[in-house]
Amino acid sequence: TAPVRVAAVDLGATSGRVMSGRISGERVEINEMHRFPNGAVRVRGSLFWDVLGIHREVLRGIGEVARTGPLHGIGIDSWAIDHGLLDRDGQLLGQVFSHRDARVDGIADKVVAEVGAATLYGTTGIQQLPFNTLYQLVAARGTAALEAAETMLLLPDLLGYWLTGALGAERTNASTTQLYDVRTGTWAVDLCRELGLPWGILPPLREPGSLLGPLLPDVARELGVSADVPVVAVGSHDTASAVVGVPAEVRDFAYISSGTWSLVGLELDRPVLTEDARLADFTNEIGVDGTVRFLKNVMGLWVLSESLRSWSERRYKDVELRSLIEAASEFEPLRTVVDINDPRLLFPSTASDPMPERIAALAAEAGEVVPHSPVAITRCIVDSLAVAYRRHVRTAAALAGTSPEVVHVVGGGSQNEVLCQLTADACGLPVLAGPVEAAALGNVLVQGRALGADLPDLPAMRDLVRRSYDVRRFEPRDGLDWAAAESRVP
Ligand code: ADP
Ligand code: LRH
Repeated sequence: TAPVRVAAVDLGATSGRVMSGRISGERVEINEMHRFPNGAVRVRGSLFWDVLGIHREVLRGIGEVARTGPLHGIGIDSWAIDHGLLDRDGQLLGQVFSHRDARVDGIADKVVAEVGAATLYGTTGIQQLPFNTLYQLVAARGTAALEAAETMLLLPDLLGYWLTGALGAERTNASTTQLYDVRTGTWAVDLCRELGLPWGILPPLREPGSLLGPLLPDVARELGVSADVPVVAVGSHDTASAVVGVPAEVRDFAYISSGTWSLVGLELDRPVLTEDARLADFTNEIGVDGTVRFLKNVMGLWVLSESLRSWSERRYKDVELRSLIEAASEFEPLRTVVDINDPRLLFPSTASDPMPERIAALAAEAGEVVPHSPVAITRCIVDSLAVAYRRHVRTAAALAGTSPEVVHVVGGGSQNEVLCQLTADACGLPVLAGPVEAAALGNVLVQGRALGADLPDLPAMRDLVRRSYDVRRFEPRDGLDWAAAESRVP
């Protein structure tokens, strides 16, 4: 088949990138054409995303792909959960809140009291994260924006709407909202009714691999491309795309999609909605080709990146990620472990409530040795992440009745060799690290298939990734008592 060349937009909470992706014969190849920093903006106490700025950077990136070769398709994936509301004229109402905004405080407990934890989990199969879209909408009940809303669009669908004018909700991302019935594969309308939410704002679901449509004429003109270039619905949840890009060779593998968040879990054929899964608070998100991503959200490298931001603001100018990780690798192992999923770590670091101090406070509270220096705190973060990975890989396997042979780590965090080695040690399994840009690769592959590339199924896509990208292997080492370390964390 003829080579396919596409633009893959992959939006992370800390950076957005636009890649050119090319599939030809035996290889898939991506090249970064544009990268821009991303982060929430605080206005009058609320945290919002700069979605117009993101749209501008997305256009700039797609334009760059188009300038450098043929353009056969465009696909967008991003972090999940966050959404915009459109009025009846299709205009964005107000701002797009960040899931780290505090307006959802206490809402999850209220909803659980109203509908019951078992019903909620039995319907949606979703982990209790305070910021789930369901809770954001409940927090917005009675606001002018929600009352005027005709349509709710998740971020990639909103950006896709601005490119094509087509309204819809791509399924992998819709499944993260806790507004989606994982048993029936439809919006959880009864749940919405019970909570007094306007379920009519939820647009029709669309499948990964379907076409949103051609570009709007003004967008095509601005980009200097033909209006026929289709926007393709990829696995628009970045984690769904990242799991497509996992270069797995065996059937029983665990994965960690390691970026701002760490998503730790398994790919399954069907959801696990048992009482044990609910109590372990595992999520069942939908993957590409009807798979289920049975996983746990772990606070991830956010804790380290926010600590770095805090140190650099406090003039530890020499604190640089690579050297810090290097120094941490020499530091006493497992001296301090904390519950890296403590909700207090969710909020951005501020001058009056800096991230490193929060970690020290968690350690003090748990009777652990309190870390003070940047190196000690970094070591505490990587050790605590590895302990969490161990717990969640093992729990996922026990709940799903599988035995993973290997842990694949993809995303920016796969470049953290110290963490990859500790992950292998903690899990007692080999770690295969890379590719870094698995989400962009998954985006390219799903577009490629929609545009005619011969990629019948996920194993075929993963074969192509394996043939095109090297991975680094970390063997588990003995020597540290990870079970004892895990028992120090609640
Ligand atoms: P997101 O998509 O959520 O924005 P990424 O997948 O880009 O996140 O991963 C970002 C994280 O990757 C950073 O917080 C950092 O900890 C880690 N990272 C990025 N580059 C490197 C590197 N060269 N070495 C080690 N870690 C890195
Ligand atoms: C990772 C991610 C994760 C979501 C979170 C909001 O980028 O999409 O899967 O839970 O962001």
